[in-house]
Amino acid sequence: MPTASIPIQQQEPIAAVATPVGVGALAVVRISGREVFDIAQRVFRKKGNPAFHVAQSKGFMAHFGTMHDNEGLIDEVVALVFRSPNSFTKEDMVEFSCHGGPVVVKHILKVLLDEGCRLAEPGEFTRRAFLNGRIDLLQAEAIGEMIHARSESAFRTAVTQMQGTLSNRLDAMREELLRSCALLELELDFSEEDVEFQNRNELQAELHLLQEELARLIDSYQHGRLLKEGVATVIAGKPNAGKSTLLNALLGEERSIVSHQPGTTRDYIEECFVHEKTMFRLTDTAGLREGEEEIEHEGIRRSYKKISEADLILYLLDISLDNYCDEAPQIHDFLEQYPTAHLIVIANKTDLTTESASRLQQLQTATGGDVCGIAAAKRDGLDRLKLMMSSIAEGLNKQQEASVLVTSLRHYEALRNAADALDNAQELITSQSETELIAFELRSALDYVGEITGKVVNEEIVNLIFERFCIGK
Ligand SMILES: Nc1nc2c(ncn2[C@@H]2O[C@H](COP(=O)(O)OP(=O)(O)OP(=O)(O)O)[C@@H](O)[C@H]2O)c(=O)[nH]1
Ligand SMILES: [Mg+2]
Repeated sequence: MPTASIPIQQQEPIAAVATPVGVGALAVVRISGREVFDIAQRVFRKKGNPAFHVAQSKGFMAHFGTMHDNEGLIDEVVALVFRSPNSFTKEDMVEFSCHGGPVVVKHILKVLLDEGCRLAEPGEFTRRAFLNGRIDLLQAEAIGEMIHARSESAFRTAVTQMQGTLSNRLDAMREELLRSCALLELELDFSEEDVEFQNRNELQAELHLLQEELARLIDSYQHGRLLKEGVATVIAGKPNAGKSTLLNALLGEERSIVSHQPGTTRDYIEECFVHEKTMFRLTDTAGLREGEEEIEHEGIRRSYKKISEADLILYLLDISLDNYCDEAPQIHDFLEQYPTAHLIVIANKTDLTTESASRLQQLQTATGGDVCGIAAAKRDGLDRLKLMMSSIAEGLNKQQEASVLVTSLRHYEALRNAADALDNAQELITSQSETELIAFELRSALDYVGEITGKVVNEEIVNLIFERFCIGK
């Protein structure tokens, strides 16, 4: 990969608007690639300095001036010059800050395209940063995650990842594997002479340390996933319990249809809800009963699927009904069937009964756990519920206190594959198998780890990652 001392191979010039669509105080249009200074020169005039040439500007310099097309002035802008390799893409770059109206931005982009730039593809600036060795694949993904982060904690994790903490760990791991691999492969070159460059006991001890490190990273995914995707929280219960009302109350918007007719919600509805620093992925589901017809039946099947995948089940029941305790067996059933999920029993519609206090007591005895009384329609009792949800989320997070977190399924799977390869290698060493076979497993482990940071480039993965970006990033 090129380093700062080797000149960057600059690619064709690209242009894109880097700020969101719409009206804003400012917008930024940026260009990157070969000849962008000449392109900028043809459309930009520095105020008070007609002799100014963009190509002669120092890097990191901002110049105030005007931008023009054939018909005249477009806007007053600030042109920020970055000289290769000291830019985001490592290529020559210019960023024009202009006024934030959509028409101005369109004009500026058009004149840059007319002068020889091509419209950038989604993520193309970041892709160039990766190809030019400015960031690795993991950091590129972290940039994407930072942009899409919906909670403070997810954002913080992405920032840490962008700074390369996980990359450094993986690189160190790769280096150790590479050394062992090289020694084993050397043995293969001397196979006639039956020499052992890599002491097998030492190798096993080294691999063991790597296996431990891999296991730690793999374990951290549980926590990383919670941070990134939110705590999977499913609102479940009988029809008409008020599940959709609760979803709406938590979100503070009328997202799900509420009606007095049982069986209103058919397909599940998913929305993110951020409370304090934690993100919950809330799912409203179809009420659980013997399905009356085909569509409802399918809805209920989906409810159960969602429940089985939940980190947290909010089991809702209507405490104003006379048979409010009848659902205790169902709750016990859930606890038994989904032992890894947390469950909060919520007694809704406390406003409809004068006996809510004694009924809550009864229910607590019948279910054997804490019951949270609310009146979702009146938004009553929600603070306590949110507190209970937060404390469960905190508990989930504490289970996995790790300084470096794996947050992506892609990384998780690659790490699992690497761990499997090392397990195989250990077994082969123990059974005194041929060096070739051991080396093969170490090589695969190396490749899997390398895939994460992009040291081993898999075009398909690279495309998948950058497709998720927006244009201009
Ligand atoms: N009085 C009172 N009514 C409520 C409360 N919560 C919900 N309701 C009413 O109960 C009825 C059912 O509410 P929904 O939120 O649609 O119930 P659901 O559990 O989503 O029902 P399904 O989608 O059919 O499974 C509606 O008429 C709501 O207005 C509450 O706290 N108090
Ligand atoms: Mg509903």
